[in-house]
Amino acid sequence: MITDIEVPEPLSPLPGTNIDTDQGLLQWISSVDHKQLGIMYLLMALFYLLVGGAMALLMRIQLMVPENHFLGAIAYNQLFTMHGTTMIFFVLTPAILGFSVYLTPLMIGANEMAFPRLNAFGLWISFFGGIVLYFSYLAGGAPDTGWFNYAPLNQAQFSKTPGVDYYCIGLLLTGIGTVATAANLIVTVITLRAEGMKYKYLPVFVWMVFINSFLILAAFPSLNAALVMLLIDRQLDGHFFNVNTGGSALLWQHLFWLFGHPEVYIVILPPFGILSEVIQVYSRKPIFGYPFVVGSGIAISLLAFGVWIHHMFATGMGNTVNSFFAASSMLIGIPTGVKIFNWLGTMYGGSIRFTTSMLFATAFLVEFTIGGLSGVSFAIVPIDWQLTDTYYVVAHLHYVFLGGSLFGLFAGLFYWFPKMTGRMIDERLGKWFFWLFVLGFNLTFFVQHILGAIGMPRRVHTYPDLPGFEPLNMISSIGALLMGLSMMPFLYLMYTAFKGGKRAPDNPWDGYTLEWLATSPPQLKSFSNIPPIMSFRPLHDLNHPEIGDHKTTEDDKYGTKDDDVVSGRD
Ligand code: HEM
Ligand SMILES: [Cu+2]
Repeated sequence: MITDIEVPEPLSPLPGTNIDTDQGLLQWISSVDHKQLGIMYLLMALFYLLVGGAMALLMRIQLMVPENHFLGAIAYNQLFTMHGTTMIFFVLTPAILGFSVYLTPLMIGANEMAFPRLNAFGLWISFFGGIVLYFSYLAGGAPDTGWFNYAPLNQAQFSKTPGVDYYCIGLLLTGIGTVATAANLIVTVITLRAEGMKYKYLPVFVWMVFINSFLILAAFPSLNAALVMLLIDRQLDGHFFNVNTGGSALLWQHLFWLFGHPEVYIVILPPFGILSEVIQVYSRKPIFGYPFVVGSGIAISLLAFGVWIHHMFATGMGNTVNSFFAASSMLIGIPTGVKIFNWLGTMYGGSIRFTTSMLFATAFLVEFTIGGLSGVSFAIVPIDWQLTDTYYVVAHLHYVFLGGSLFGLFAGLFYWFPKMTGRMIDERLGKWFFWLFVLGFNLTFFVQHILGAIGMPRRVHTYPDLPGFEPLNMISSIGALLMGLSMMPFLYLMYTAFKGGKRAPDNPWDGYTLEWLATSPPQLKSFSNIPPIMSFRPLHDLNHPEIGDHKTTEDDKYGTKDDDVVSGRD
């Protein structure tokens, strides 16, 4: 009989973790505790989601009717740049890091990250990066060159305000933080797994975080280097991207997309992991095809680096290059499709509980598939030539980022909310929020496929009164207002949960993984003992010993054999 495994104490007491929480805010600011840092990452993401969402509403009001003068070109250009940059770097990236640093130690049965102080450094440097970026509004004008900030537009002679400089410094700071946290996560998974937790027993979420961290280590340096080069161009008259003095504008695109394409997978792999956990538990079935879920994650991360030129089909690379990258882009659909089938296979025949979290997970499957299909259509070069820089792209990217990543993050938020806060949410309000959000989302972005196909270019602050343009834009803006409205039940839900929500038990969903063993919310030291680990869902094995994954036959595993309980066994 294997008894509980003792979790070793961290070698030396960590600064910050032994301070009483009655020190309030100061305790949070000085904390190196992975749970507090994870929550602060999530709060930062939520704050910027509201800021970026408000910007989106302003843009959609401007685009409601043709020839509108609500914002004007200058303000609009700054808004779409700041909106996109904010959503990618200050909403999705911090949110995935927040879930990663909160959950990874808990799920592998560890009490801390490998480098707690580095963890705090990663959060705070990202936080200051955001402040630097937004400071540009006070310093003469926000960047107005788009989130990918193409050369030569990003050069000093074309972009007169210091906005792009703040973009470079702000993103460099967050970039450094993100790389530091990724390294920290890798070392944590390698060195701090509880005894007995072999790689084949890692929860799927942890696998995705692990893979993702390597992706970050490989992708972000390309951006960081490009940002420094651009700063040199702008501040010191460098010649990296300035064509007039022998630089290459295309070089910027290569460096940017060598980062930028993997980045879109960086913000989707952890939501893939979240989905895998959520769907298993709410379907009351172990994930279907664990090795395929993990393997397809690895395949996606490798392929992610081989496809960046699909963002550059229209730059005149030539047919050979285009064909190669068209083919590699098509390939990446395969492992992604495999995952979708794994989730469907998990749901199939399960006894599904449609909580708010599960609703978001299910909607993810639908919306992300739509986004994936429009993505595959771009991989066909002539179609890309037709649709690039139209609203079709805007529709596609929001189906992936919002219908995919963000929906996955909401699924995770509602799933782990009781663990993180010790409170249950009001599921009825949660469902109101879900339906308003999903309806608004599809109204906003579905029609943009058509707008793009009939020729509306993106990044324009207004458009002429052409047939079809006005009604479709109106529908899109109404959808956006609906999404904005859905934030009311969401914020009210958060507020009431904190104010008087039902106390959450330690394991309200009958979860499978070790975080549900800790109290809700976990103590500063999460565990002193953990159960033996014999599968990738140790808590399920502990709570349902009669049907655990450690049993060897299918009948034993799922409790389908109707033999008598062996009595009198010692
Ligand atoms: C309320 C929901 C949202 C609305 C109404 C909205 C609306 C818009 C609009 C109008 C644009 C400018 C399109 C153009 O002219 O090219 C845009 C761009 C963009 N949005 Fe959103 N958005 C929303 C949420 C999000 C979210 C949640 C994300 C990511 C997490 C996101 C990521 C982006 C990106 C990356 C761009 C491209 C910016 C650029 O062209 O540089 N958006 N969005
Ligand atoms: Cu791409």
